[in-house]
Amino acid sequence: MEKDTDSMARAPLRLLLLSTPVGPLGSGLGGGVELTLNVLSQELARRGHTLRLVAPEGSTLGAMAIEQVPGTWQPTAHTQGPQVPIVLPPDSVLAAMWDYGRQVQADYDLLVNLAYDWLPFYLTPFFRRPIAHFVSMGCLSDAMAAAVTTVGERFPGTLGVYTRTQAATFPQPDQFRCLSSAVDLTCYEFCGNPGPELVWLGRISPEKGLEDAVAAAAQSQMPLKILGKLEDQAYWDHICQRYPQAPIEYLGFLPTHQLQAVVRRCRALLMTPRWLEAFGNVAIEALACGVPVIAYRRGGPAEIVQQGKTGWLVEPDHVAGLVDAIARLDQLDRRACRQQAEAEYSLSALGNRFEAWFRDILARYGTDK
Ligand code: HBI
Repeated sequence: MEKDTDSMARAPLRLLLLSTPVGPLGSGLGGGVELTLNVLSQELARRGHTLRLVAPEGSTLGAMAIEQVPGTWQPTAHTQGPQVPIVLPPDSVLAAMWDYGRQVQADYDLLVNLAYDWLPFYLTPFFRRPIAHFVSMGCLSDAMAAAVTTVGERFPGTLGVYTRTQAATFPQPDQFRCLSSAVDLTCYEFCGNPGPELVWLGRISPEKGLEDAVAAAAQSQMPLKILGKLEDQAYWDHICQRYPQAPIEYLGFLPTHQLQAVVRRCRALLMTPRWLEAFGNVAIEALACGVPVIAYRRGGPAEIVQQGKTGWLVEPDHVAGLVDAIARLDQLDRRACRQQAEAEYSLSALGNRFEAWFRDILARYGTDK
């Protein structure tokens, strides 16, 4: 349990959380940030803090009170070259969200930014209330590198990320506080006696490297279940043509309850990212079910898997490494996987990390900056 702090420090906080502008919450367009907002707002509300969410109109997030802001969605921060200039569409929902934040800031102790966009970072010094910036991806452009680093210099302690690897992609990695992630463990049921199958979870898109998992399943003759949104049909067709004999079965995109019912009965999760996953929520979903993780030693999963205990980390982009790890699954302890999820990735562990971060920011910048 969290160490006890003095009664003053435990006063409930009044928090304004400003979401990603790339689409309404609940649309899936916000990717990992939607998951983080969902678990974080649940846990902070459960702890008695006052929360208000600001998000593009059409947003839903459980029973949360949401200020629905109209306007044109922000184009997604693409991985096109680092020189990509800042764009703000006319009638920008991002600009409108932050104008709302400016108007109501006096009613809150702290603003929390979850947009991976230039504007909130640029506006930070113009606000009277402190802003906690949760950065949800690695560094994608020079403009974001500059905007984020400037905030890190002028307001030390106000930058948060999921993982160290993610922070390392920015010019000043030490400016960031690592907050990791979490899942609602009550939604995941432990299974101690799995079937023979392996499982792969994720968007079916080239950066997720599904073809390596299929190749490993074919070489080790282990059946592989595949779940997730089929985003790139040509990519999927190419894999099926290249590995016609592979023992694979595609089960579609399933909601959490049905997803965990499949995952929990599998022997291991394969994670084969080609790109630097900022975190890799599917890894903690598997651990929550007692399912060990075999992952390329790259990005967030490399900070989650406990080598030889809750999974195996292998040389990135080497199918042979996956096959070798599959052969050593019996050395792993499924109970230890669930225990790691309970120790590090529960809602209360996440709540402790974020609440400590917020209180440190308020101790340093107060509510009247
Ligand atoms: N792009 N411009 C922009 N802003 C965001 O907040 C954003 C994004 N692309 C993806 C994204 N957020 C989230 O899906 C990831 O941060 C998880």
